[in-house]
Amino acid sequence: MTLSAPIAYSRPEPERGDGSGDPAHSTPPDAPMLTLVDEHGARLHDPDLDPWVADIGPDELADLYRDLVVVRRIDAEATALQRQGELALWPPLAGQEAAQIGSARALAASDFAFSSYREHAVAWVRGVEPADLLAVWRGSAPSGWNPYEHGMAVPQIIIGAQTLHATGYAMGLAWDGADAASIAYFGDGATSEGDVNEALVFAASFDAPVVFFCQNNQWAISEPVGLQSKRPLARRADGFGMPGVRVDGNDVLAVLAVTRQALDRARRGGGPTFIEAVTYRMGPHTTADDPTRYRGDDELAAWRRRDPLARVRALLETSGMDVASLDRDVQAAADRAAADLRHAITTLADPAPMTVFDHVYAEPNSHLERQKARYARYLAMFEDGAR
Ligand SMILES: Cc1ncc(C[n+]2csc(CCOP(=O)(O)OP(=O)(O)O)c2C)c(N)n1
Repeated sequence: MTLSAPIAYSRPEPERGDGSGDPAHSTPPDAPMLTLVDEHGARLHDPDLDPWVADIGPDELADLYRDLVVVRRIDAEATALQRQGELALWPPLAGQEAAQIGSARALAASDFAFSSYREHAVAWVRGVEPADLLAVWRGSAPSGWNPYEHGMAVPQIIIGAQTLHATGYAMGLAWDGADAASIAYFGDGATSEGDVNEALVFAASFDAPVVFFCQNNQWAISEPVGLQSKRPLARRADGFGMPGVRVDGNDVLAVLAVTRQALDRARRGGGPTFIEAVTYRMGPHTTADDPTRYRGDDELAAWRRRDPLARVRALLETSGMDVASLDRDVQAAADRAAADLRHAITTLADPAPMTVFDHVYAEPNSHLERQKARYARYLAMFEDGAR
């Protein structure tokens, strides 16, 4: 066989969802985005969604606002700790607070969350200590917390794998006849993974009580969503045989409503739902990333105008709440959480090196024992201060 001209591969230009910040790109007209609070803080009404948040008055909204502000502060503190050499790495969540707080607040204690590495606000709502979250990123702990204490698995780094875990767990719930559901958090990039597609097929086939919560933050590291999805992600759900919901992920109220609705459907045997929460990652992918290399300032500025915190604050103002006093309270709570976190992390004892072998397998095995012995001999070389 002879080869003639080399094949020219070219990267297609993204058509939409290219993260440009232009709503026309990320929200095509054929895919309405459910919204209850617009970017100016105006309360929009939706007869289908309103009943799901009928219990949310000004006090409850203020409570949601408190969570949004506190988790943003914790995230900023974690970024600062990484920059100061106290953490090896940190994946910031800034911009995605409403998607995470709104969806996690919809969960019952008996539900179970399976997340990726960016769901710090979900962990916060599930009662995980922020220091337990950060200890892993410092290298001080092999894992974060006891999943059964919080109804939340520890973060998954393998993109999309947690969707399979959530589906399997949900199938188990159904077989047990439990009145509970699971939720899988993943990003827009994860939707291109085989694992996610397999999870969607299984969940639909078995009517598993699972909610697929995709945070479309417009970027998979440096890859814009439009490059791997020519159509809105929520529309994929139809092909799998489940409802697909596209919600404004920067609107905490709308996210709460759609997630409550989807969880209720799941718990009542109605099967899975795919939610696409349209949001934006304001910071870098991780502290090892430099987003200025692949996206422009205008894009970030456009999304800053849709800040999830600002719109709740604006709505609270129009509801007659004394927002200045609320802000003082909330800022004090946020500063306290950040100071506690800094103290806990910077005083964390280093783990004994040999504990790295603990919890790898439930039972000892010869291969691990050999590695352990070798490592013990290596460490012994340093005992008398030798190098
Ligand atoms: C199976 C697998 N492939 C590749 C990676 C490397 N990787 C880490 S994060 C990431 C992008 C994920 O993007 P997305 O799913 O949109 O989530 P986001 O980080 O934006 O929250 C990739 C490819 C990985 N961790 N796992």
